[in-house]
Amino acid sequence: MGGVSSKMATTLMTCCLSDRDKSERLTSRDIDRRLLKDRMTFRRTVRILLLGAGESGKSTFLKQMRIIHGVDFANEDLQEFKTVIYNNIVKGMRVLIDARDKLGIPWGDEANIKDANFVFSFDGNNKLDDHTFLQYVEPMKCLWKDSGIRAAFDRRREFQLGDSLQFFCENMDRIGQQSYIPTKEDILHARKATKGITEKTIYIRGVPFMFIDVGGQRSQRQKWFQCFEGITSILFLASSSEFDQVLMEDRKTNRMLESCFIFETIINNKSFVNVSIILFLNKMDLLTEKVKKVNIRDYFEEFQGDPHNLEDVKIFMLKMFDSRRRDKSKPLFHHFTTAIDTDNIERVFKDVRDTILHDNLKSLMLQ
Ligand SMILES: Nc1nc2c(ncn2[C@@H]2O[C@H](COP(=O)(O)OP(=O)(O)O)[C@@H](O)[C@H]2O)c(=O)[nH]1
Ligand SMILES: [Mg+2]
Repeated sequence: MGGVSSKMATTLMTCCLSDRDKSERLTSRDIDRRLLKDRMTFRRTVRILLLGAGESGKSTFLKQMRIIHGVDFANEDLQEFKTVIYNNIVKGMRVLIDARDKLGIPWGDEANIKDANFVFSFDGNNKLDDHTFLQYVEPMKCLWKDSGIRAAFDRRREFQLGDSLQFFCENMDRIGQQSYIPTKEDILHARKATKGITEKTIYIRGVPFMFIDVGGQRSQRQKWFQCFEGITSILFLASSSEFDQVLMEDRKTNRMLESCFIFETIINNKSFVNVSIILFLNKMDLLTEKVKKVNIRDYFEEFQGDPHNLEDVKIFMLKMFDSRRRDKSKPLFHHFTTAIDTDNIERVFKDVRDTILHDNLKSLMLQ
């Protein structure tokens, strides 16, 4: 009996071992299959690099990609955006209070000085939670109505103020509610400077699109080189409304010239001969308003045409960027965009996507 049972045990063991072998073989086949799938996904992935100076709209474009392709913001994202928006408003108002003073603009109503002192005393290092922010709401509403603050706001090109303060102040009744939750439009206006590199993959009709967002300010640009490998396309954003503004980094270089200079280094870089580069002349909404009042010839004396005609100004800007290209054998793809406008970006992106997929398919077939 014992002999039989030991034989059985041996058979069982062999059986077990070979089962394990089989399962190990299966696992390794699974791994191979997985690797192949990953390699295919990697090859299929469309990598889009967003480049441009600080505040040109790169991160806003990426937010639009999430909104348009249904990648919702999680609850903690909403909480973070809320804090960013609170900060944008209080810090923006502080800048205006300071500017009114330095520019020597008289108060519309001196009764607002008390509110101004209160808002100005906000310590930027403190966290703005709901409770703290609500204390500033009424004072800021009064300040935004003051003609002295508004006169300083009208001279904002002379100092550094974010583009979204007006939108937030005009929506202060809603944002100042206890139960406030940021809307998509609020999120698109929220400004937080990007540090380092952020990647986000979004599946669009089954194709993985990886968007790579980088910081645009001078100190951040040495990091751009890390992202140059394996790029399918570069979207270069330039803020068209900044022709009368100077850089935050040195407070003297014209922002438009800086943007052109960066474009020149990217477009003529040998690493990108096979990369489609698409220029977005962004912030068309702000440019449309600006050309009504500001004469571009005061900043670019070579401008010819009607300075208050939007089309003339758009053509001039496009030529300014186009003239920086050394290789003119290919046309320059470009779009005039408003990154905070979802419909506009949806339309523009469809076009961009088709161009990129067409080019990508061609290069995949050549591999
Ligand atoms: N009005 C307006 N504001 C814009 C537009 N694009 C971006 N912004 C705002 O400009 C600021 C800077 O945008 P952001 O995407 O952070 O720039 P980035 O530094 O290039 O990532 C944010 O407050 C945006 O809401 C636009 O087309 N129109
Ligand atoms: Mg950014």
